[in-house]
Amino acid sequence: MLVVPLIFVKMHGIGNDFIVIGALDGMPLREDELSEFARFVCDRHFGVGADGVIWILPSESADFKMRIFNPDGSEAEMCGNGIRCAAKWFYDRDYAKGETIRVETLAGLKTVWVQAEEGKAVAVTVDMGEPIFNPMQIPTTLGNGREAIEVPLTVDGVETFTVSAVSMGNPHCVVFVSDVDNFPVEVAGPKIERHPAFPQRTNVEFVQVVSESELKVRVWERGAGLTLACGTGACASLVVAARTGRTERKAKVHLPGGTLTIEWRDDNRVYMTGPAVEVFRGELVWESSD
Ligand code: ZDR
Repeated sequence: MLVVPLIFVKMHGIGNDFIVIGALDGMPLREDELSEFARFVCDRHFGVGADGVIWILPSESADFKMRIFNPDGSEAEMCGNGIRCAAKWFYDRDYAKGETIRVETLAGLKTVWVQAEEGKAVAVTVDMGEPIFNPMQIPTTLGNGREAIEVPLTVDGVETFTVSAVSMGNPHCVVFVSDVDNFPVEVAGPKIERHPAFPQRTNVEFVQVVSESELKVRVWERGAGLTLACGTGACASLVVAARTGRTERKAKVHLPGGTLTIEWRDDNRVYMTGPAVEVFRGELVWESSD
């Protein structure tokens, strides 16, 4: 039995909370135990408790590499709130050469810009890249080979939703509703997450249009369930709202944990701005079976 002490930092981006572990000298755990580790530490009763684990790792092509694991042990390609936390971790510890940081993710290289006060990052803007509508790349079987924008999705053979599928590096399914506060997200969310039309499962956003520049969103996250916020989900919501003429290309997206500003610029890239907060530091011991 190998005992691995791990220093971690608990962080959140508008209430989407993460256990952030700095491992710039290299991953201390074995690849085949990362999933079990995530299930253990994310548990709010038997572990630390979080919506995900973020590893900060060395990178050959960027300033650092981020890996994110969901509470069910699955690995996500990208995480909007998580990358802001990861950038703050890196910046506040003086690893960054300036306010611009390049981050390697499973969804490609991302650039982030830190807004700092007294040497600490308070807000971070992330170039989230171009939204992907190609169904094969999302992946989804919806749309009959064409982009799946406002198409019917029947759940349990009875209930039909009008949905749009888009990838922000990770898969999203956007559903517009008239009253998001009273919508049964916890009932419809898991059914859409695991619908066969989404072979890698999907994050699900329930979106209410408040005005041409404001959305109210609740998210059912793939592998995590109900969370207080989802950065990639906020981007997916704005992109579909703008594309279907419901909003402008820049909007405030209100989530239960707070608000993000999302802008889909003319260069076809989506820029997300929001806060990142460090809450506490701790140390845990992981017993690695060998
Ligand atoms: C939604 C998310 N928290 C974010 O802020 O973008 C990312 C977490 C990963 C997500 N649950 C997935 O794609 O599996």
